[in-house]
Formats: sequence, C-alpha cells, structure tokens
Amino acid sequence: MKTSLIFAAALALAPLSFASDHRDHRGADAPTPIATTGYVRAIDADGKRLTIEHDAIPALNWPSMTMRFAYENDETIQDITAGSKVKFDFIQKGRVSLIQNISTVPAEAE
Ligand SMILES: [Cu+2]
Repeated sequence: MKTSLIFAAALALAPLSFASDHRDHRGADAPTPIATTGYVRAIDADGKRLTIEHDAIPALNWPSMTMRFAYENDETIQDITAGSKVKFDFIQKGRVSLIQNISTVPAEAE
C-alpha cells in the first residue's frame, strides 16, 4: 500500500519535473519569445528592420502600435512583403525587438 502511494506520487510529480528541466535547459537568462500578429507596413532590407503594425501584446503591456522590429537573416523574411498579414514571435534584447520567426497569415484565416 505504501509503495503504491509513493509510486502514484512520483507519477503525479513527473510532469512538473520535466517542465522545470526544460526551463533549465533554455538557460535562466533566455528571453521568452512573445507571439503576436500584425501587418507589415515597410521593409528596410539594408537596416534589417520591418515596420509592423502589431496587435496589442498583453504580456508586455503594449497597446497595438506601429513600430520597427529587427531580424538577423534575410531568410527569416523571405516570404514577407509590405502589406502582408503576419504572425511572428520576437524577443526583447535591450531596446531591440528581434524577430525569431515570421510567416504570412492567409486571408481566409483571418
Ligand atoms: Cu510595439
């Protein structure tokens, strides 16, 4: 009886320990990517910046606004054109909002 209780407790705790292992693996200082959607208003290929009118981002307490997001590689935005509706995620690196992934949203998915 006691053994089976301990076993049940271990099973119950297993998902929690898996989750914290996963966080540890990312590193304590790894910024959490933030997902949002918006419309690309301009592409600055030389400066590697997209101007995006993004939706409100409650996680950052940001209202909807138009602002510039950085990207590191041209491949990141290869499917993006000005006017595209997009979903994307980004991290905050100091004052820079750096896009991690971005893709267009089909019109029928709106
Ligand atoms: Cu913003």
